[in-house]
Amino acid sequence: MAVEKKVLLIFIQADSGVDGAASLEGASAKRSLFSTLKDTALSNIIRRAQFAIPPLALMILSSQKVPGVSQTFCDLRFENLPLDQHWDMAGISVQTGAVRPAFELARALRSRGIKVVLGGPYVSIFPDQCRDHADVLVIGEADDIWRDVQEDLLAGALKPEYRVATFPDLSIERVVGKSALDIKSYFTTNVVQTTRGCPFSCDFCNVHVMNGHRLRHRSIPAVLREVETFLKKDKRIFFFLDDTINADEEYAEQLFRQLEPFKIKWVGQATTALGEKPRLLDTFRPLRLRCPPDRH
Ligand code: B12
Ligand code: SF4
Repeated sequence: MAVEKKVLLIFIQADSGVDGAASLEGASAKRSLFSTLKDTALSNIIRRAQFAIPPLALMILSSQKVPGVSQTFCDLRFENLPLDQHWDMAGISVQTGAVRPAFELARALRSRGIKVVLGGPYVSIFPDQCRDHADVLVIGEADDIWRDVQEDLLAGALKPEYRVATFPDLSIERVVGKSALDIKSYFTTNVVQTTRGCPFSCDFCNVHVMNGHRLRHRSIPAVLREVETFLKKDKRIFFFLDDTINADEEYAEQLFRQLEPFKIKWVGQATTALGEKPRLLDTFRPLRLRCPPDRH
């Protein structure tokens, strides 16, 4: 019987930014009781003060299951790398703010014979800068292509590059699970994306480059099913990770009216145009819209 391949999916904290520092040391590294206690206390503070939510990208990847491959999550904001175990491949999600530690980590893992796959916003926009730092690059939204990478790992035929030819069609239902998550580690694990892409072109922002100018929608019944399923495991607040929850007002109005029976609390990002849309604001109000300070 073929041996199961083990994949570690890693979310790495940015060098600067809201996530704070975490150790890249392996679980096996010798540390004093004081430093262990200090790190645990620090992690707890980071977790609570910064509302750590799980990376949706890695939830999506770990939900793409291929028989013969197991996927494990490691969130370096408050976990150490489990280097006391065997891993065949590690997938790291790279945002621009986390490039330096991501490349350092990739080097350390590759020196142990672990195949490293880099993906995420930075890799999709600047693949040339990443090539030397990985065995495999995944360029673009990996919702479907991640399955190919796992199958190639099983077959011993990994390619140096997987490029997503067209943006994934979000109207196809892809179930996102939380089985790889340590639910209690997070402020909430209810992270949901209803649309991708942005019709605007703010010059400081890469969303319209990364996800395209055309807004792609998930089907409303699929989002409702996800909310219902997520609530079974975690009753806390929902984070809608869309870049502009009001980008398509008609869709948003229909969706949030149908979400009313769930009586959830939620957070989302909207453009200031929302202020001029009293009907949409009214739709949001019963669900207790909270507006976090952000770039919009
Ligand atoms: C929620 C969110 C956060 C949350 C959670 C972080 C997270 N990544 O989950 C918090 C608040 C912590 C956060 C913090 C920051 N964020 Co933020 N965040 C977002 C937001 C709104 C949604 C992220 C998300 O879940 N997207 C949905 C998923 C499905 O898309 P995705 O992450 O791109 O993943 C897909 C592909 O990229 C790829 N992929 C991703 N990772 C991997 C890994 C592998 C191995 C593979 C194969 C593929 C792959 O496949 C995925 C599925 O299609 C995005 C905007 C956006 N549109 O993405 C900004 C965004 C990612 N954040 C951004 C920034 C700048 C930051 C901060 C640096 C802000 C700061 N100054 O502190 C920090 C950095 C945090 C860090 N650790 O690096 C930028 C990144 C820009 C860049 N060039 O990298 C974005 C794009 C917004 C923007 N345009 O400014 N963020
Ligand atoms: S509206 Fe928001 S997501 Fe869209 S381009 Fe501007 S800053 Fe980026």
